[in-house]
Formats: sequence, C-alpha cells, structure tokens
Amino acid sequence: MKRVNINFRMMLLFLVFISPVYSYAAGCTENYITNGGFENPIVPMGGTITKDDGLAENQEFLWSTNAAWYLLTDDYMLRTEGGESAVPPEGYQAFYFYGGKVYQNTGLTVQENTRYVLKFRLMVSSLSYSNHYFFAAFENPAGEFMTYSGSYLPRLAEVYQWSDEISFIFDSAENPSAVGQQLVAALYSNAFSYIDDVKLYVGPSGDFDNNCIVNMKDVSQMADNWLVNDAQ
Ligand SMILES: [Ca+2]
Ligand SMILES: [Ca+2]
Repeated sequence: MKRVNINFRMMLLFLVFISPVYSYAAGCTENYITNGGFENPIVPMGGTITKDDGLAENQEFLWSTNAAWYLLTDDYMLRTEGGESAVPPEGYQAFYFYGGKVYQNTGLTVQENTRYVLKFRLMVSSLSYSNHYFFAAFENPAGEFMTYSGSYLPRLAEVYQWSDEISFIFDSAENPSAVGQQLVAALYSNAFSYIDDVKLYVGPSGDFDNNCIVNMKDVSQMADNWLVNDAQ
C-alpha cells in the first residue's frame, strides 16, 4: 500500500461517507483470465511440450485457439507434474518460461474507480543470480505500463517451491489516465520461472478486503496500512 496517495485516501473516504454502502454491480467473483491454469493444450502425463515441439512458429504468437495466452519469450515449456519440479498448485499442468513476458488481453476496458486484482502462483528453479527478476504489470495493447510491481523473487526462499498466492493490485483511481484503455495482464521474468493458477478479479476502488463493498472496514484497513507505511 505504499503507493496509496493522499488523493486516493480522500476519494475512498468520500465513497464511504457520501454513499454509505458502495457496492460493485458486476460482482467480484468472476475470473477474467482464460486458461490461467495452463491446462490447455493437454500434455501427456509426465511429459512436456517445449518451444521446439512446434507450439509456435514465431517468437510471438497466440498459443492456441482456446489457450488465450500470448508469449514474447526466449524459451518456454508447458509441463505436467513429475520430474524434478514440484506438483503444480492447480490442475496437472503449469507453464515455464525464461526471459520475456507472458500476457493476456483480458477483454476489459479500464473503468473509473475500479480495482483490478491479478493473482498467481510462482516458482523458480534458480535464485543464484542477483539480477533475476519476476514482476507483474497491467499495460495497454501497445505495451505501455499502467502500473507494475516490484520483483517478487526476493520473497521466494527456496527453489522448486511454489509461492503462496501472490496478489498484484491496480486501482484506476490511482492512475486515471488508464481509464478507457484496454487492459492487458502481463508477467515478466528473466529468471527460470514457473507460473500457474493465474486469475483476475474486478471490484470497486478501495475495497481492501476484497468483499466487493467499500465501507468502514476498508477505511480502517487503509488506516492500518497508512500508519505502518508512514512509520517506515
Ligand atoms: Ca495448472
Ligand atoms: Ca471491502
């Protein structure tokens, strides 16, 4: 919450006090990522499909008709459980890539005062290079960032161990210039990275506890973060 600024705090207070219950009509439970578990196309159990197996003819491509992901990467592989790696946290398959980005056009247009929460699980096979990074971004179709995270790699204590669910949050109230643009969710890495269980949820600005309603509980959570961060 370090990037929460004064204007955003005031906007949240306005939402809470002027309209006592600000709920989000679209609901917060719909997942806007397609094939976020990388279960399509199906890989024979114990096997892999690699770049050399003809998944793609070009470096950048639509992975398959129903798979929804686009890749811009040096190397990648769709893999199942087994081998030296940990069991995927969702389903049987996970995705591995090295260098570049994996991204999906969500089909959403950024709305005013809306909160976009991208969730995913991450695993790496090496932590030995200090210049390795893995970060998430929301961007437009031209690849221009609306916002991006810091690297998540420092959080990972061990190799071949899936992270807990990571949440990357973009609140359009903090970047009004993004409103009206198509929303692309992207994951960038130059490490040997495995990802699985990618999801995107949409809710109202300031809904810190993700219950789809902005009320005093969110204000108190914001205040807690405010005090913690301002004390650092
Ligand atoms: Ca999976
Ligand atoms: Ca809430």
